Amino acid sequence: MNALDSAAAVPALTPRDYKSPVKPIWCPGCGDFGVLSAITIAFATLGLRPEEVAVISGIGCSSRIPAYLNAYGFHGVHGRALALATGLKVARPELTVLVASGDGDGFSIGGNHFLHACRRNVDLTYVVMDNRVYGMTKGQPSPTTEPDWDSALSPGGTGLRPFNPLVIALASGANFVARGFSGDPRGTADLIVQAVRNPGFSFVEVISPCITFRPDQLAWKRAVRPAPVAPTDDPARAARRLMSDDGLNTGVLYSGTRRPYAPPRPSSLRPVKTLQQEFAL
Ligand SMILES: Cc1ncc(C[n+]2csc(CCOP(=O)(O)OP(=O)(O)O)c2C)c(N)n1
Ligand code: SF4
Repeated sequence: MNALDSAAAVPALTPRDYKSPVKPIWCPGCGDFGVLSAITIAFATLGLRPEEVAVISGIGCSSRIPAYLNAYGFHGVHGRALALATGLKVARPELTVLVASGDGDGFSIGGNHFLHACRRNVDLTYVVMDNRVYGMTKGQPSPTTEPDWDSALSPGGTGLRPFNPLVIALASGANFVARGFSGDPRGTADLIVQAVRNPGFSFVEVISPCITFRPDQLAWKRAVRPAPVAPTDDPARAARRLMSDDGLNTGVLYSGTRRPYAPPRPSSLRPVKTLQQEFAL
């Protein structure tokens, strides 16, 4: 039985209830539509009310997602979504905080925050829509772009070894690591449900084609397949598996038991005015 079936008894809201009235401006056929659906299915499955959820993003096509959801949201600055989300979760631990990013946003300018969010293990769910390109800024190679991807902006390919986000998440201390595919919204929703339920920092890479700058990624639909291995709680074993992975195996790879970082809340909060006076120059 998967997480979607086991939660079927909490049907208070439907996925449609988590969609905002804002119409996505993504290119028709963009993989991110599937991720939006997956997130709404996951929230409905978890039985969370919109006011119990905050979705935080950076900048990029993928980072537009908070605007399309009926929940608290913050469209932040490029690469800083995890820093913002960490502060929010520590200050308001009762909220379920989901962070949404792209591979450029999350692994290039936001790479440092990614390492330390894994290490800190605050209870966040980090969904990265990985299309192996900078979509919003017209198709530059990103940290996950294949070295031989030949394009107008990278003639002959970059020749650079791509970043392996799942291995890096494991090595840095993430407590849950999974990969989904945007063409399978229900399967991806199931991963997000498990990620939210797993305490600590959960990382879900969702491979999500950019049909405008990477039409070659349409081939992913026939190439993705469920990982032939069961999840493990041994990070070294999971990392070894990933080192020979072609990036198209989906499912939960690692589910750990590290205790999340959750500092005690102060017994009283001082008014902002008092703080302003203390910090006044
Ligand atoms: C500090 C800063 N640097 C650069 C940019 C320009 N910029 C906006 S979106 C983006 C790339 C986004 O790519 P990715 O995160 O892969 O998301 P996608 O658009 O592919 O979903 C860049 C470089 C910016 N907005 N702010
Ligand atoms: S440019 Fe690519 S990532 Fe951006 S909306 Fe279009 S298809 Fe999606």
